[in-house]
Amino acid sequence: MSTKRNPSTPLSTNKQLLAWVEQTVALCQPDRVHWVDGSQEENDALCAELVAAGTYIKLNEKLWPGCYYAKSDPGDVARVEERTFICSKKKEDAGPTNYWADPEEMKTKLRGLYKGCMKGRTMYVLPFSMGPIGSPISQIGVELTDSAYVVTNMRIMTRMSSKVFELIDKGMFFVQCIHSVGAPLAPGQKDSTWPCNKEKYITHYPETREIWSFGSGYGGNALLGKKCFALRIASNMARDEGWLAEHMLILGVEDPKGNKTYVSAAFPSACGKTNFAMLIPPSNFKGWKVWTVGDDIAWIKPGKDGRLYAINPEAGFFGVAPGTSLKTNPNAIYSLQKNTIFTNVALTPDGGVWWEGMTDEAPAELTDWQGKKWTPAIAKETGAKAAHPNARFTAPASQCPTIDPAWENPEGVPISAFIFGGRRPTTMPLVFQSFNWSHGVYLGATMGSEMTAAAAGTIGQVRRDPMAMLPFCGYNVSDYFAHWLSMQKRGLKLPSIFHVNWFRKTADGKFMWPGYGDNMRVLKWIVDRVSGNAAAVETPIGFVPNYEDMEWAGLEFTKADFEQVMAFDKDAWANEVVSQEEFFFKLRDRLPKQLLNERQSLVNRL
Ligand code: SAT
Ligand code: MN
Repeated sequence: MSTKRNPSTPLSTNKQLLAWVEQTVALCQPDRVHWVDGSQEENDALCAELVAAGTYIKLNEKLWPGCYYAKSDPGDVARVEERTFICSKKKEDAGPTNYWADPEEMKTKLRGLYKGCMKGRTMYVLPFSMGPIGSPISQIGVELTDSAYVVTNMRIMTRMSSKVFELIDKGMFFVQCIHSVGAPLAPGQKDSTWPCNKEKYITHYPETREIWSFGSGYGGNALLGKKCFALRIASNMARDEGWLAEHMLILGVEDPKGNKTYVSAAFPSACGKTNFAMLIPPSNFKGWKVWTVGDDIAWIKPGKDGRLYAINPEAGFFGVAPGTSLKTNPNAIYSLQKNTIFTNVALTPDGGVWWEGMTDEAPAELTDWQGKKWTPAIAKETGAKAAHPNARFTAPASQCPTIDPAWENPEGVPISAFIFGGRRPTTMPLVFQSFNWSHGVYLGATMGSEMTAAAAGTIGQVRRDPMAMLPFCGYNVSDYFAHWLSMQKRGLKLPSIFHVNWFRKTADGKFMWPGYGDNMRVLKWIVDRVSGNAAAVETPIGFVPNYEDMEWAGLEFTKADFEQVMAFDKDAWANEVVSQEEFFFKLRDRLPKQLLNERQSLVNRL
């Protein structure tokens, strides 16, 4: 390679960028500044430093080439929604579902916390693109962070490259992101392997498109390109510019004739989005194939032909490890076998990793995510989990065997259907189709789901999670619904909208639907509906398939089983509309009338 560059030498000449870096240095007082170029050489050096500091353990190179392992502070294991703020000038613009703070007050508070917060550390100036560099749908940002863990993760999750500095030098707008773990070091003080602060703030400034984060090193709190930028800030950009920034996977279904239909689906965090995005059809589906474009976020823009085109703004998967196995998601397993960072899983004695559900039988002995000895006997006695339920893998999307050949197409892929779904043990049938766009927006707006471990909160409770955007919509969610509704006024060829539920349970708590690869049966009906090749029956809640309209080859699922998973329970729906009304009441100030009308029409049909 070339001669070693001095990392403190700026890689940009943009005055605004240089001034902002200088100001942040003056405030946070890091010992050093490192301009990140995104090269392999740089990454290797950062990983070696992280290993020396004890943050990373290098996994067995033969078994897990290029892989690293980190365990976090036990108090820093997931997004912290009650510490996440939308700091719009007006409170009403953040809306009733977001935590709001006045931007000037929040910045004053954070300046206090940021003062000297990077002492003893390096501040990285990290350039990244969300979406292929140069795509008309992509956006760029710079994250100033004092965490090398963040730099190495962002290198997988985004296009982190000095080419982004070139775009900034040409005058392209970039989102300013500041991140600190909030753990300054006194001279000679030994660093913790996962520095963080008890006090956490994840703050967004929609009007100025800035993100300031303090105190956490984990996931969406710290990898600011993901939820903070690609959803909370981007949803503001999308509203202003007439496109959609959504918490959706994108996949392509190829039929035996080679026709490809792309769909985009919204499920809350940790509801199987990654599995669905990488689905392998059952063996009886000869010639059918599912291609992966993205597993978490979609940026969707109207194309010249009036259809909606989507890109995946990310370059990697930040997937939940527990439950991921060769049985449940072989494509995820193949994606994470090399060049992957594992956080909060368990370590095997031979320098590998393990998590609950990876294999049927647990290894005889492990080091758990908190560094303690773990054996199946200990687990039986104490209930201790080897991996944290929100343990994650950070893996390059390019390593996914089903990655779509068009996944980096700067124009995006055309979307034919939107799918909404959550974890609903009752009420919601396996699948139904909306009557039209505004009914579909209503289905998305009233989506509900049981809480999972992806966020701090009460696990198991059903909460309304409109379009799976509850913690991610960066402005008033009622205005967001209005924005979705407004798409139909612009003469666009809009996708059909469906609702699915893989998680319905019997009275004795068993899942009614096998899920995983068999979700292909639902996907096929959806794709066939879109192309006009499948029948449906009209019901009060929407169009549903007959038993005969779905492909059952290779699965023992009787008509009675189907009727059970599709059953319409009048009392449950009565509760559903009442609970929707409660939710709508919270949003009453700006809620579009059209959604109230949709609810009223549903009540009338019921
Ligand atoms: O930590 S993240 O917000 O990136 C993961 C998730 O909740 O989906
Ligand atoms: Mn997500």
